Amino acid sequence: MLYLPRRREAGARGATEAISMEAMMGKPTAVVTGASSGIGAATARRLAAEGYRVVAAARRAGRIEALAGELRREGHDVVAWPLDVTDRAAVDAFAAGLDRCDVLVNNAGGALGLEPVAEGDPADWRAMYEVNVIGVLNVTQALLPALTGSGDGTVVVLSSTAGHGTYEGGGGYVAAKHGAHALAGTLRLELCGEPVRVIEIAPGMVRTEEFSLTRFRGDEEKAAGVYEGVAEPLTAEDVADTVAWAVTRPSHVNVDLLVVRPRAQVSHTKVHRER
Ligand code: 8X3
Repeated sequence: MLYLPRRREAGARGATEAISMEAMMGKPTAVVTGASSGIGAATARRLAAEGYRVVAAARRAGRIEALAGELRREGHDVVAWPLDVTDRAAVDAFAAGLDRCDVLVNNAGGALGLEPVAEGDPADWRAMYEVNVIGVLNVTQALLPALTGSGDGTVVVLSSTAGHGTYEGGGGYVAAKHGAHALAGTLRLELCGEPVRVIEIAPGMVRTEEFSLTRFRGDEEKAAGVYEGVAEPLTAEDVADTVAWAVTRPSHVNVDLLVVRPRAQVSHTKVHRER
């Protein structure tokens, strides 16, 4: 390790940082959690195309290894790292193994069930809080030293429009995503003066292969019903596009919050469906 001045003034907390030679010389590195499918996989692809070295993290090793292999064959610099964001020891080991982190995209998350509050299963609510809030906390805490040490770090929290309003049946997911929104806003306040920006991206209706299927525990008919008649729900690529746009703004520009929905969805409860 070399002890070098930070690349730019980073506020009052200390003038020097330990920065590895690899970190000074290597490519900007983006970590994407939940990169095995949907928005995470699309974001990993898109950030690789933008020139980042991408660390694709997710529980399902086979899927991220396939994604990394495919992107490496296209000439991109992508590493697969099997990771459960709710396992703090695994997250700490992951952080210790990284030589550099410039961008962290906290994408891992999801919904379980659409029961009214009166019938919701507390186990589902806990599981949603674990992945959507504690998972973000775990990875962000573990990578914050590297993000700060980069001199220009970016934390992205993929929340949801469910973090900005309520809807019937949303219960535990709405509560968890409000938690993710609160975490992002609090962290932004706490990092004022540090060289790390915090971006929250809140997508509305996005049709991915798994989000709705997971929510309805594999019931394909119910899962498809969510998008029925909606001409063009957002795609994972649409959301990855907003992530790429936000993280590639000049580092003094902080996109605090970006809400993105399909044109057909103007609110949680008002969606245009063609019959
Ligand atoms: C997904 C959006 O409407 O299913 O985060 O809550 S919604």
